[in-house]
Amino acid sequence: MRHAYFISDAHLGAHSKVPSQVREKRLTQLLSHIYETHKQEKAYIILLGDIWDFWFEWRHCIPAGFVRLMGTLTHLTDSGFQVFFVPGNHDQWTFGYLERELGIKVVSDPWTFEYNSKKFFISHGHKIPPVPASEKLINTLFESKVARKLFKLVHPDLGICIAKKWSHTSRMHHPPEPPQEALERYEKFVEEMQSKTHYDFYVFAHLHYPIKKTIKGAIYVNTGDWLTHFTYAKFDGNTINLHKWGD
Ligand SMILES: [Mn+2]
Repeated sequence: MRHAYFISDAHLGAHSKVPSQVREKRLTQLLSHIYETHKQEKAYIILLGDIWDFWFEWRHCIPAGFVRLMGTLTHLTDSGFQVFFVPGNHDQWTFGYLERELGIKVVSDPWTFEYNSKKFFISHGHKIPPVPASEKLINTLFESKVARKLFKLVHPDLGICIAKKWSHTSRMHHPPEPPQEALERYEKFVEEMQSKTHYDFYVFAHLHYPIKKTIKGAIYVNTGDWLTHFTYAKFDGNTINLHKWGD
């Protein structure tokens, strides 16, 4: 039985109190720790979205930087670890590069599976219903095939510049504490799901706020972030717990 680690919202490339490269180094420390701890039996690593503040794959070009993270992830997959990526609202534009070059398996959101007789419901979170109208519009635009094709025609320097402006603006609108509306929406979603069916674990991200709660017989975990909290969730075969890196 392999352990599973859930990590999200590093927003690498974004300006923050802790500089991006420092956050990236901390994240690679955690990944190296996972490698050392599990090099015999291996482990699953689930990247739960918004690892990059902006990620977009042009045909012959990807955003510059992040070499430590990408090297470490490749080392893990080359060594037999399985790394999964649930795209976030900031880094959903992967069109094969992460799979081809890094050996990462990209999965769709929500992602459900059964492992060790436990049922998992995994989602980055930005699509947890009912999505507010303004966010729904932007989600539709970001997922549009036409918009993606058009964006591929934009020179990467200009494209990344536009994306950074959007990302910065969207962050300005988000207070350090997640909005009550979203906190409640996620919990209500778990409650409603549990009254229809049963999952043992719900693992979400996106709120940048670590949460662990028992709701109607399920454990709901939010992975927090790698901007200020430096938290991750770990499934040890039996249950899921939140951990803070560096403690
Ligand atoms: Mn997000």
